[in-house]
Amino acid sequence: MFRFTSRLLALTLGLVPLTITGVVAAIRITTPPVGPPVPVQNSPVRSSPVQTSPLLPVPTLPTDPYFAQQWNLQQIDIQGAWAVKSGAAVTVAVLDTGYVRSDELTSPGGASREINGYDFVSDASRSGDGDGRDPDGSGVGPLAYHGEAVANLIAAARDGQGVVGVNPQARILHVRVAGTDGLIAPQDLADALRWAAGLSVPGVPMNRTPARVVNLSLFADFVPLTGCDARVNAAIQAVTARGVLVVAGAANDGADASGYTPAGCADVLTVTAVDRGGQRPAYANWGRTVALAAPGGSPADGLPLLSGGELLLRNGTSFAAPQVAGVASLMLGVNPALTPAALTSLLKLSATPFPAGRCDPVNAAYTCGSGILNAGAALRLAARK
Ligand SMILES: [Ca+2]
Ligand SMILES: [Ca+2]
Repeated sequence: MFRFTSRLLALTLGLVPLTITGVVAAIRITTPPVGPPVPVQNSPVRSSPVQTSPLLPVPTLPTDPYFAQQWNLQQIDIQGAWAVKSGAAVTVAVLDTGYVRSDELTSPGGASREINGYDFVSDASRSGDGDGRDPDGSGVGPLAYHGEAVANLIAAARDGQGVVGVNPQARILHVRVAGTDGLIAPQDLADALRWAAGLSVPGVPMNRTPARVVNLSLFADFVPLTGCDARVNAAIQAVTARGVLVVAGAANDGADASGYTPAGCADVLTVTAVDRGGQRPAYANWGRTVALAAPGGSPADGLPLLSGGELLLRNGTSFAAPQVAGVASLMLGVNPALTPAALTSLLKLSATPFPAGRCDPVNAAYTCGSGILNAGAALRLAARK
């Protein structure tokens, strides 16, 4: 478990460790052998022959081969969302392990929807690229899959190949904040937050493609727990005041998220995970600072993710948060005037209630916010607003 080893190492180096929030234990499933392209079906399959609404068209189902395995998209009613808005060219910043070129985001000969933003890892001993901050935000080392998987969850193309993202037309701004050890220095995170939103950071050129939504699939598990880091908190306040929504995973310790950065920070839309049945897996953090839940999978039943052209089954709040970020970007496509507070309010209001009224079947004190992300209902509210 790299997190524990790394945490001790990071503490001796004087860093407050922030770690990426994917659960390390992973199931890798076999990828189908690469062969000639599969011919696209001439007549796309209809989701239902019955007209579900007289006002909205019945959206066709994607032909991307892994779509049928993406159970999380059904759980959040992505078809209902796509009936309102099938995609929106809204920029979502992924502050994570950095840029990895994804076929889902950059088609051969087509325009790329991902931006190699900036490398904010200031410690050359942990950066893996031989220096500190620099303009190449490429991911380095075996953990680089993390940022790529998050980007694909948000924005993978609806192109008859691989998987489909929540917003298949979103633009991804990759900002590297994690070292090769998966740890993040709070000052690097604070500066990256400001930069992603288009605010100035000393020594770094201005970001010419500012984001409307920032995804943080990372957390600091302090020992002892000390809540929200002051530097990160100040950056979140500045970014929110500029109209940028910050979405964060609640972390994977099965603990109260209020003791964590950024999950315990004010103005963050904190997302915990539920399994396919809508229940809290043991790893998922909980409590009053959690706004809502989204599918995050369980160790026995992971979430399908695409990285390096391979389908992976993983679980963790890392993978719950990007679905909320993706839905928020679709909402901004429908209504660009929505503020971070309005987005948060609509996402909570539209959430699906937990089965039997609570996410934790054993302990009612382990709360998971307003409910489970409902993309369809959220988009319908955003369109009416
Ligand atoms: Ca560097
Ligand atoms: Ca695809």
